[in-house]
Amino acid sequence: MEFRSLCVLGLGYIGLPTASTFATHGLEVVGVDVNRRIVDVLRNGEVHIQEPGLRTLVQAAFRSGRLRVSDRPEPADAFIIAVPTPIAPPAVPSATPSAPQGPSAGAARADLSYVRAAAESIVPHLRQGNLVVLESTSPPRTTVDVVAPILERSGLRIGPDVHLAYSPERVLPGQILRELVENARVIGGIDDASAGAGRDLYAAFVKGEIILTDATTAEFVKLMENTFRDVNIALANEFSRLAERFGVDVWEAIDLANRHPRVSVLRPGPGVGGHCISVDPWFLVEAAPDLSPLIRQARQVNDGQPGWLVDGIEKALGGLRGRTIAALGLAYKQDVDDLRESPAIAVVRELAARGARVRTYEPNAPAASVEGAEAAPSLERALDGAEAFVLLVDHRPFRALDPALAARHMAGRIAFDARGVLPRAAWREAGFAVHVLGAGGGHA
Ligand code: SAJ
Repeated sequence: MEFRSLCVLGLGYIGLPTASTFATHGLEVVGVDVNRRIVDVLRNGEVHIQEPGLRTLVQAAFRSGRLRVSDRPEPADAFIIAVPTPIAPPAVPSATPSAPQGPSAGAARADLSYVRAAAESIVPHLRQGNLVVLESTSPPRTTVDVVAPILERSGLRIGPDVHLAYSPERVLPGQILRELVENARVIGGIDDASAGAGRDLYAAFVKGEIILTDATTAEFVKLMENTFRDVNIALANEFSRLAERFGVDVWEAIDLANRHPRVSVLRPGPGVGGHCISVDPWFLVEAAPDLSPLIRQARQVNDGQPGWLVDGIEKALGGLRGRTIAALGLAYKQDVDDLRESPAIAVVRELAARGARVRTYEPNAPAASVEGAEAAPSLERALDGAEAFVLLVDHRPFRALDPALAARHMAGRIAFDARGVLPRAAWREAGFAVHVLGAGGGHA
């Protein structure tokens, strides 16, 4: 099949790069977002997302004359739905008010309202021979049980008249533009013709292998990938707790264990954030709670990690009330500006809830603030007068932080490293007491 025009619904981390890449590869693309502000920002030549290379790509797409943005869909040969699938707020609030408000605080359910609304919005524009692709991460059977019945309201038959497929996005924030093109892409059709139509669409720019399957398998594959990572990070986090109990340095132990040819332990940290790994496993737990105790437990271990880290800080400082702490980093991981589900924010909230005076600094989003804490405009201002700092995100400027500079600004000499990245000898030489998560993180 040949596709000349494309309508992409949702101009977020996935939809915007996807729409722009299709436009720079020759398709006439209209990118749609229901958020008027995003449409306006893009029309003014700005980009609302920080991602390496994205601004250049979007500008090239606009310059090509083949990308337009709008707040409503239009007829096209193909439609891609790339809207968020958040988890609905917990049905039961957490019992202790100061506990991190992670998804494990209550029952987590997939919120498919954006997917439904996007599917409904294209119904009036559907024509015979169209292809619709869902890219949003979704619980198993969403394409077949939720999207197909909505599209049928057009009066067209899904399958014979309109092709429908699911294709998961697997790009890593920070490397989206490269991975979008180079990663292998799974395309699951509701029938073979739909999968084939999906391949013909993505072949416009995908250089990685394109593998065809059915829609529900494709949905399941995506959830498996992120669940695999979540469970493995939970294991690393549990190792970090055990290591402290036994007086072992978990970082050294992981390094040694990973010399085994079939072992690859991931990195412990303050928890798991981002909009994918901390969310997607719940889609499986929700769909089959009786069959997923391990996945649920891993989620709970990871959601408990901010609290565990704060327990260590509290113990090492001999209390938190009134103590001044600089929190370095708010993003969910290194070198991004994305704050969604960030464990660093959970740590800051918990420190503040236990009475600490917290000053935060996020170099990639300097205006970002957390309720109960003060947002500092620079690293130096965050450190000024602090008794201790806690490195929550291994952003480049923090990894390169000069102990002498920190010493000049701080009132105390206590460093907590929740990512295992600080050169400990240099910091100790500068007179700092260094507590590293999983290696004397304060629990001893
Ligand atoms: N993290 C650790 N320890 C590790 C690795 C990660 O604590 O060893 C933490 C990070 O700090 C972060 C979280 O886990 O808070 C997730 O970060 P990540 O880099 O593992 O993954 P994401 O969420 O940025 O992107 C993931 C990727 N999935 C997999 O690697 C299986 C990406 O390929 C997906 O496209 C993306 O989710 C998505 O959109 O689903």
